[in-house]
Amino acid sequence: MTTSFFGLDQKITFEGADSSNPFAFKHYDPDEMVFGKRLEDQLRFAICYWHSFGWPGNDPFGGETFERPWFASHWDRAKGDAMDAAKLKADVAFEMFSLLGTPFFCFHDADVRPEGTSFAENTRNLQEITDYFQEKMEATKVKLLWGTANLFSHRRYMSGGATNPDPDVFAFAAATVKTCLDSTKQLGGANYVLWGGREGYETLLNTAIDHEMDQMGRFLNMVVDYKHKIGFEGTILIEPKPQEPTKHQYDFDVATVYGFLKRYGLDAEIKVNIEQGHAILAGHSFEHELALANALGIFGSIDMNRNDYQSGWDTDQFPNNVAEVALAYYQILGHGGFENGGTNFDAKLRRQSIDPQDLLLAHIGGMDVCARGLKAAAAMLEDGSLQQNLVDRYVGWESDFGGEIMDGQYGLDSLANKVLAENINPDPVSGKQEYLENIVNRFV
Ligand code: 3MF
Ligand code: MG
Repeated sequence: MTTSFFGLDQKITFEGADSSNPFAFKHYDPDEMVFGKRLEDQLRFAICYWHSFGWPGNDPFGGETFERPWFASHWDRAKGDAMDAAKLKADVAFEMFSLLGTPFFCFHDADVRPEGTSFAENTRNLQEITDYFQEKMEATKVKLLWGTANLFSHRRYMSGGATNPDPDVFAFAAATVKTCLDSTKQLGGANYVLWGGREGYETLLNTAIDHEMDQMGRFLNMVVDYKHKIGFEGTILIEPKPQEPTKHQYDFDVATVYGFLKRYGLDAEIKVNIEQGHAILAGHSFEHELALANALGIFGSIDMNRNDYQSGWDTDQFPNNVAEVALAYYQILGHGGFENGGTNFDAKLRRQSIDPQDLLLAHIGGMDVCARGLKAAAAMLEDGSLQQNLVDRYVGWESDFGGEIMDGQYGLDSLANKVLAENINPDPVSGKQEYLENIVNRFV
């Protein structure tokens, strides 16, 4: 069904920085060539289903503020059952994807289908919506960046999915991931994400960490085996987060996930989906997590949503800081840009932003901020001064002596002998941080 939920009869287009039209892009021109590609193909924007169409605006102190006709509290039963409500939600979602011209979307099973009373009913409901999506995707050319299973909202998962003390919950979670992988494959998804929302613990008094880690290792090996069995060609991604909802989560940050993948023989199979806000919660910068993932060969995709720096929890806000975003895209573009990954807005409105058009304005702003950031990153790379400084700083390692050290031709004792014999006594060299920060400032 074609809906007119947003009351806009024209697609949002690029009008340039001088435009004052709130429903136009000021910086995001999908066709602009930036660093060798169309901007749309560099950024690969995705809209998340859950925050945009599933979240009712509740917080710990109050309930629903958004009044969406597909919410159970507003659904007109004369118009049909829960599946009809889910289809209306899908119609509105695709109306928004088309208005904004975002090439991708992302979803959890629980965002898109009515919750059943059994695994069989969940699976039937998911299949019906998957078929419905398929028709809409063919009609609109919108693609799936990733699918995922929600293994954290239902009460059965309160003590974890893969890391639950009860093997029946593990089995239910595994069966659910199977159906979500099937659905993602049917829809041609570029990736499949696993965020371990409840894969962690509240207290060690009731938790066997060693067993839970082995369970998670087994679970992920099953995911990878099944991916190959059905010929799913997308990338499997883990999304690190240090805490919230559990006090301590196993996928704490990129370094922790890498150690886990190594231990369970999965480092060639699984990459990471890095979220800006999660990086900050882990005590890192976003660009640290991106640089590390690239260095370890496991960079996959990003969730481009920030937190509030004062509140200290995961507020999932749209990006609004061009300088920060530029440094993130500098790491991504500098390592070749996205392959299967993209820029997903895992972001939600503030709960007072109750008008449907607020959803459009939020995404327009986020897309413009990312476009400016990515263009600044491209300009920094094209200028080349930052990379040149890096080359110069490590040039000593290009010498014969540097090469011999790295090749393992010295031990501590032979190196000590050389330092003694040649009276090696290095002069410290400036790290030039302020000089480099001033270069960045030319571009943002
Ligand atoms: C939580 C998140 C998640 C993940 C998503 C992927 C609900 O902080 O970021 O959003 O992105 O669940 O499975
Ligand atoms: Mg996320």
